Amino acid sequence: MAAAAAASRAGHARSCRSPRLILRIDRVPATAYIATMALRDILILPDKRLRQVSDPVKKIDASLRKLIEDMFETMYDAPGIGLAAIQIGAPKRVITMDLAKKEEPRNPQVFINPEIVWTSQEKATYEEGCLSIPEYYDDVERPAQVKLKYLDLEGKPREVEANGLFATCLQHEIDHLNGVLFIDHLSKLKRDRVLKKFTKAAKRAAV
Ligand code: K1U
Ligand code: ZN
Repeated sequence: MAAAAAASRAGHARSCRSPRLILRIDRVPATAYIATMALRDILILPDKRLRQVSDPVKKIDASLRKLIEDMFETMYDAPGIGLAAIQIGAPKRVITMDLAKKEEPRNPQVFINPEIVWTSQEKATYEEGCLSIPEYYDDVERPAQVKLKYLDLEGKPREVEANGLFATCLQHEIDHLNGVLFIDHLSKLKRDRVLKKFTKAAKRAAV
């Protein structure tokens, strides 16, 4: 099934709601964030930073929480269903995600230092998109189910089993943490075509 189109059909596309709703993800008063939250620029192909391998998070502190707030704000604004920190230029192993449909309440999820510990033999194909490769969508085959270890916002180790769009989105975002883009899963012909188009656009924008 085509994920981006299907996600959109299933109502994942959200209208802009107050960003305040997404801010209460830990015990720091919401007002502390409202003063400082920021919409950040999303890196676009062929920005070389997208090829960087991100560093593990060592400490969950105020600056990491601020980064995560900025990621949510940027992800909801785009709009997207996932975001890796490197997409806003921060090479840290952090992912934000919200797969709630538009009629559902928001469901912000954060994965710190995520590690896939098991993948199914069964494969699933979804039509993926990427906020760093705007308006390009293509089918990608990946394991249909994955098991993931990660840290939550309190630094507590957690495990989750994912399938469907959740599994696809987790794998897409973890690829970002390793400098891998979904176009790397396509044929060389398709990948080169996309790269050429975005390289040309970047050159045009630079003059
Ligand atoms: O990592 C990213 O660039 C975010 C990307 C996540 C993703 C989408 C589809 C399959 C795998 C991973 C996006 O969010 S692209 C935008 C998108 O898919 C979407 C946006 C609004 C509503 C529904 C879907
Ligand atoms: Zn992406």
